[in-house]
Amino acid sequence: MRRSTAVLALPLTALVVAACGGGAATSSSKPAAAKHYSVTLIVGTTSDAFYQTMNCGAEAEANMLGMSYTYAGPSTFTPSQQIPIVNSVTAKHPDAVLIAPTSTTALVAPMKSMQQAGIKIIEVDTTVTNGVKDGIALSSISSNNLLGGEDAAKELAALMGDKGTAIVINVDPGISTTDARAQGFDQEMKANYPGITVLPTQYDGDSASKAESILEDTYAAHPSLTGVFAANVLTAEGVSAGITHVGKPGVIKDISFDAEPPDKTALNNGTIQAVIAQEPALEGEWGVIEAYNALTGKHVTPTIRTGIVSITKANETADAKYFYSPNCVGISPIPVTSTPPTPSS
Ligand code: T6T
Repeated sequence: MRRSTAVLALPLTALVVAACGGGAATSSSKPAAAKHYSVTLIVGTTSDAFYQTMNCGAEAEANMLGMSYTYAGPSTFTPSQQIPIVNSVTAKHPDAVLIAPTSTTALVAPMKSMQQAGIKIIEVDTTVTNGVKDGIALSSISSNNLLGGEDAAKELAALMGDKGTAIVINVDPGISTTDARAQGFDQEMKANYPGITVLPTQYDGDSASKAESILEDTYAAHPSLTGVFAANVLTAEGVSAGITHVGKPGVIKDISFDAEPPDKTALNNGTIQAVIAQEPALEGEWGVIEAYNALTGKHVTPTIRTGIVSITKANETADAKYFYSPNCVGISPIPVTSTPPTPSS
């Protein structure tokens, strides 16, 4: 099932800004060089295929727009590791920053300092609380994570025959995206599936090995467990390994968020029944476009919602293009004149 908001690339050729030259003539009759903007992407972690794919999209778009591009991020999805990187980037003062904050609260102060230093901020994937509303960020670009959680609940309930015991295994509380996924899942389960008992959410700190242990311990304590929602890339890796370890592929139904390349194998061997793919490359591309719009005095779209696609073994081939591409294969920039997918579209 595809919940897509197509990017309408207008027929105009993409606006390509010369890296140098062009622009109005100056008194010396030497044409002024077009301003050469710089943009940095700070991801939540450099260790997973989602952000690696986002980097591919952002870099491709920046190159097309003639912007200097740099990429940064912590090796683990933690504010304690990300905040020093944010402060270091602020000191380098790029013209714009795309950032996926690892906490809705802990990154507020460092991002406020960055904004007050005059750096244009675009939130990609995650947000801080009221980031755009409070003027810290100019735009927020992400999937509709609440909808993604609802979709996961519907698909898992169908696989479970609307009965049994399920659990959400998540990253940490206080992450805007994964919190929204769990909220959507819980709301949908409570509203429409009274025959399914949802155990309290457990958290793995974005560790696949911890997610595997949680799955195994939960199954040992609840042999009636027949459904799991794994809320992100590394959680999904661990849950899949745990289901294999307890010998219950296809018995414990597994819906996982994100679609990294190894998930193709997991779908085929039945340790995962469906993955909900986001469009990280597109998020990176739109982040650069909105940064460019802010730097060149054009309209900035405050909220952009890229699509989500549910992939099963049955449609895996048809939807192969939605698996993430951390090596950037198949990723190319979108025209800067494309129409952004907004929540109403
Ligand atoms: O699921 C993605 C991302 O959307 C989320 O904000 C954090 O986890 C991931 O990066 C996957 O690891």
